[in-house]
Amino acid sequence: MPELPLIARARKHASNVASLTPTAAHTYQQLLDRSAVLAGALLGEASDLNEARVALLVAPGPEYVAAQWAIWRAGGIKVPICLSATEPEWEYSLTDSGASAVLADAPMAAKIAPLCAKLGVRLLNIDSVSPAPAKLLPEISRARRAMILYTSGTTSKPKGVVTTHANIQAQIESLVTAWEWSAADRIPLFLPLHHIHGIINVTSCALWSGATIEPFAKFDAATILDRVRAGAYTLFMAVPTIYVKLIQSLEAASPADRAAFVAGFGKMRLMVSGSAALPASVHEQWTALTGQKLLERYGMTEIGMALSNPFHGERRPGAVGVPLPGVDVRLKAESGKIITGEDEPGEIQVRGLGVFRTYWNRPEASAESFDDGWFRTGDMAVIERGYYRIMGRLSVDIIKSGGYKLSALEIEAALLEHPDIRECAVLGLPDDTWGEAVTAVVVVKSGASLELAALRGWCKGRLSVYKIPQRLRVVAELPRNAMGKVTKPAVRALFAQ
Ligand code: MCA
Ligand code: AMP
Repeated sequence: MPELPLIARARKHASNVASLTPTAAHTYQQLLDRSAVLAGALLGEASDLNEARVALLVAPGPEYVAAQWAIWRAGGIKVPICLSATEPEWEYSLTDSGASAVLADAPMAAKIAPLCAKLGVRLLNIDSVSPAPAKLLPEISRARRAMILYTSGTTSKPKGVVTTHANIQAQIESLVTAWEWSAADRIPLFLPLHHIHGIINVTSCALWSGATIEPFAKFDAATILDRVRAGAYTLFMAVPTIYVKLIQSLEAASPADRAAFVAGFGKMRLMVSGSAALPASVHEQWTALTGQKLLERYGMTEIGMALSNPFHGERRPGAVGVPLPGVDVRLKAESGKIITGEDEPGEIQVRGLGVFRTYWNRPEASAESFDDGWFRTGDMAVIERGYYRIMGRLSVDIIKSGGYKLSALEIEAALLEHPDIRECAVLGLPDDTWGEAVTAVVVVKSGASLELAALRGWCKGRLSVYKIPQRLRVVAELPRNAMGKVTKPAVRALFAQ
């Protein structure tokens, strides 16, 4: 059996620069060599990890790529976890996935060591792995499971989305074809590497194509704009919140600086927005400022990317275009009818080689999420003049903030542990910068009071920063229906007054 295609492709681009940082350029060959060493260290005496789950906790950079390849080349399933998550969140991902090892860089290894000790999980600090003679690595079939990504939804705890090597390859090939990736591309990477926007759309598509990635620890407008001004990039991919932040920076810049930034953006062959709705006003403002027409696309952890405005052709503000190569999309009305015409709303359902098959250890949730072989996204859309337009989500319990998908139920469960909170409802309210702002409506226990700053302080260490409520409203009672159930639309209506 030949090597995994993504490794074989990396060999073809051996002398290209895969990763460029201010201090070092790493070629594909160097990353392949390093991944072989790390794979050997992971394997130890074993000849194949046989789908053991290996959590990955490495900052964006060449070592992340080498470690990711190492897990795959050793036959493991990669479970990337959030660098800034809290310890309870890490513990959940490790125990739910049944991880047998954590692969971490030195700073993260120091942070997660106590948890690994508590759970009896092996911790491998990649910074302490020195070059060693290459071991014989196992042959890996594309049908093997490759990755588990945790995604929030309508359950309190995140579910693990399992994809095979074949699923990942299909997701990559679709985008490489549609957006015409090539070895000449250079792209900044500032998105987190525990979600597919950063993992597939940026990193994996670049590595498949022999292109160059410039990794950053996180998004910082000033740092990125400096590189844009230097004409460093041909491609740019970001969530709407980042475009909003860039617009603020461009507007605040001196005329000379702004002209230099705009010239840098003008040199790029493509700029993409996704992960959350890009307001038409932001799309238009970006074009007015830079002359670039953003390409908006739509995707989901379970399916990869599904819909995209065209690379060649009209990029319409407020719309997400048409199905990507290799992806089948249909709209299903509430009545059960498959919609074939325009202007009729329905749920987006997706089929294709890129679509995951199952949630980790959740047969019921997995079965419920498919309808006759089609994945039910829970997003509503309509076709208008040939393009899909997203109308919203079926569930009020899903929040999208800064591009992160959050479960209102998970946040509610955390808030209910607060000693002064008797009841609560969490929802996302429209926000110009974040898309939606996490908002908590709470009923406090008798005699107690609660301020936003105090609540936010209490949440630190329990919830990741982007899950912590940005707004708080204390009410005497939550609105309920005749059955005594809290109704989120009525809670939302409190804010319309
Ligand atoms: C952070 N802050 C927030 C939020 N996040 N405030 C309100 N809402 C939020 N969501 C606050 C912090 O509390 C902090 O406040 C201050 O902002 C700075 O925090 P920091 O973390 O440094 O924020 P940032 O660096 O400005 O982060 C913004 C960001 C980041 C760059 C947009 O959220 C990000 O990288 N988002 C991308 C997520 C992503 O990749 N999603 C794709 C999922 P204070 O200063 O008071 O402490 S994949 C997906 O969705 C599908 C598949 C798809 O289609 O792509
Ligand atoms: P995630 O589970 O983090 O992969 O988030 C997927 C969800 O992000 C989708 O189900 C949509 O609700 C939302 N999403 C992604 N892209 C877009 C977009 N261009 N417009 C509106 N919503 C989007």
